[in-house]
Amino acid sequence: MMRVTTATMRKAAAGFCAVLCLMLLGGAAAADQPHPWQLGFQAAATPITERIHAFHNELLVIICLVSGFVFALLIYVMLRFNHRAHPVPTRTAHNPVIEVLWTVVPVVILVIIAIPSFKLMYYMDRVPDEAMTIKVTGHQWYWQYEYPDQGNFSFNSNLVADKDLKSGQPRLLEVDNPLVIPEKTNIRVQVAGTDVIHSWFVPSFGFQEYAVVGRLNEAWVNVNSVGTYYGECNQICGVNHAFMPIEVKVLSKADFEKWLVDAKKNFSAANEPVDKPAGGAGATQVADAVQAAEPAATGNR
Ligand SMILES: [Cu+2]
Repeated sequence: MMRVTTATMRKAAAGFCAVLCLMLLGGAAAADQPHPWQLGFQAAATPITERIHAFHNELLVIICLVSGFVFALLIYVMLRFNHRAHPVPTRTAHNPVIEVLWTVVPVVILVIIAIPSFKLMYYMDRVPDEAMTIKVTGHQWYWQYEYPDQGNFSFNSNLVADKDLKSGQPRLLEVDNPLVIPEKTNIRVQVAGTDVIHSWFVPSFGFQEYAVVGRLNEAWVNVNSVGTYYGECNQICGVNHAFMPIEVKVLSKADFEKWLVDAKKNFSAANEPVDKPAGGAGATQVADAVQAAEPAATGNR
């Protein structure tokens, strides 16, 4: 009986260690969009995300050490001071050494956590010598992207409805006009809103800023490599909150310049209304998307 118990405990311990390792390595194993049963973060695509993941891993070590210590203390108390092992309780009420320790040690741990935390926060906040600026505006329920210093054009970015998806395009993440930016470039991203509060969130960029009416929030990105990155509005903003995804195409600098020439022609201010969805696609398309997505969403629940 004892042997079976030990074996089971060993298996459980091995399973726990495996899960812990997966959590620690999760950041490195994922891709630029979420996957079913994914554990850990999406892969880091900017220096900010790399630092966020490193900070997360440091915290995980501290959390495990603290939890392990508390767990060991509990086991010790249960074994050493149960009524059979210790039938006559002491009447100890105070112990200055222990009281100072259990106050000072947590404070020291919090300070150890606070230093890298503040460093990271200021690193994320300060835009380093930006080469260009992008303005993101949240609307109910689509995003508008402006390029104020690259020809001052803008366009709207609407969800591609399920029925219009081409093979390989991810459902509820694909948009008609993705944001296009060059790789390895410091880009100031300003975020504002026109109706309710939205939030522009791209996990692999480590970027999340609220889109608030009358307020200009900003942060920055510098994407390490070309590719397509997805995110979503992550502030509950109304009935179509789930249908205003973010798609960012990161191109090489040369390809971005080529795209810019076409984009200036296609999205000139004259033919692109600022506060209405592009080409009349938006409203109907979102309504279609809601209709198309509803049965599937209900099915998932
Ligand atoms: Cu929103």
